[in-house]
Amino acid sequence: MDHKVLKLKDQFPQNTGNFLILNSSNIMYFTGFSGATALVVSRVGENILYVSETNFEQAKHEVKNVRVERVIRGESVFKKICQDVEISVKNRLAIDVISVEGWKFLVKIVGGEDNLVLSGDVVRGLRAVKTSDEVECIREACRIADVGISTAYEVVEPGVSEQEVIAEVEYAMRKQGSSGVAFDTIVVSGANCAFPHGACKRQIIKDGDLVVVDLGATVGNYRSDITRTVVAGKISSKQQEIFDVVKVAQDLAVKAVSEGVKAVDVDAVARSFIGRAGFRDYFVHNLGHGVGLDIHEAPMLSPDSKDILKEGNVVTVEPGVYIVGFGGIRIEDTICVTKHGYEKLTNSAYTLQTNQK
Ligand SMILES: [Mn+2]
Repeated sequence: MDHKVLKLKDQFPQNTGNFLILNSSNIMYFTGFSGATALVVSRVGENILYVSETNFEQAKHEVKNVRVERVIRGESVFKKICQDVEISVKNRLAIDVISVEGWKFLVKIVGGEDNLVLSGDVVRGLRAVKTSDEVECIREACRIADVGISTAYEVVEPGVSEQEVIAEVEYAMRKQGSSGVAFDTIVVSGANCAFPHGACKRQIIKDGDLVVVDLGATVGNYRSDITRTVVAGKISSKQQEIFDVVKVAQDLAVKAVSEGVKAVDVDAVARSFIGRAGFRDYFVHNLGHGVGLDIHEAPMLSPDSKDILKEGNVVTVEPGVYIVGFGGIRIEDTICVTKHGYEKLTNSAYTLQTNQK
């Protein structure tokens, strides 16, 4: 945890003495440990990890270079922290993210809002730029996701249920070493795939159905994210036409990615191409998002993003066109931002055609 904690210490806001980390992915980021309640990173003193009785011994065993404190059932972690570290206006407590109830309680026990500062953006920014070790985990998760997609190309055919496709792709990814899905695998077919986050209805895939397959693997707690859309059986000319639009939009947007580029501009590349093709109102979500310990994290590739891409960002590029009554087509890859461009981490084929024909 040393390297990442040092980076955080470099970015402490003014007049802060300690940084309280409450978000579980953020705690995982700094410690590699998932079962803690809170982490306090100190500007000058000792770092303290607060852990419930259940996970206390495991934390002591697994997490190095940090003092591990036991939080007993019924005990307030906030009260404990306030006893352990000095909090004042000159020595404010920075916080990554906190519930409204937690905030109100903390304000009371530290004696006022002036002693606290919300600093979630600092951790958000650190996590957005991946180290080479983090990229290696995501690269492996992407390799496994490609196996998931190739499995989908094998098993999607008329008569098979969405649920069966999910079972096969998840089984294939597990066998490749995925420690779990990056998110609930999406396999939606027919008219239902007009809804970008359509839930699997255990529906039987029919001849001529569009099938959207959106999946990811997890390796070392890092995730991948890929979408391909196929047709079970015969492909219609409208399906092919829209697929080609989405494919070009995705390709243009991926090629626009590089260090220093505004995320909003990458979104605009795909959005304006889809608009010119006549589908402006049918691309109903952001172009993409960062991927890491969480499936959605910084930076955001959206029409209102303030993010500027940096070397080491790992992002998805996933334009789609969704038409109620027709269905949806989305193409998504996970890519890494480099100094002079990008590296694609997912490498599945782009085709509407399954291997069944
Ligand atoms: Mn995604």
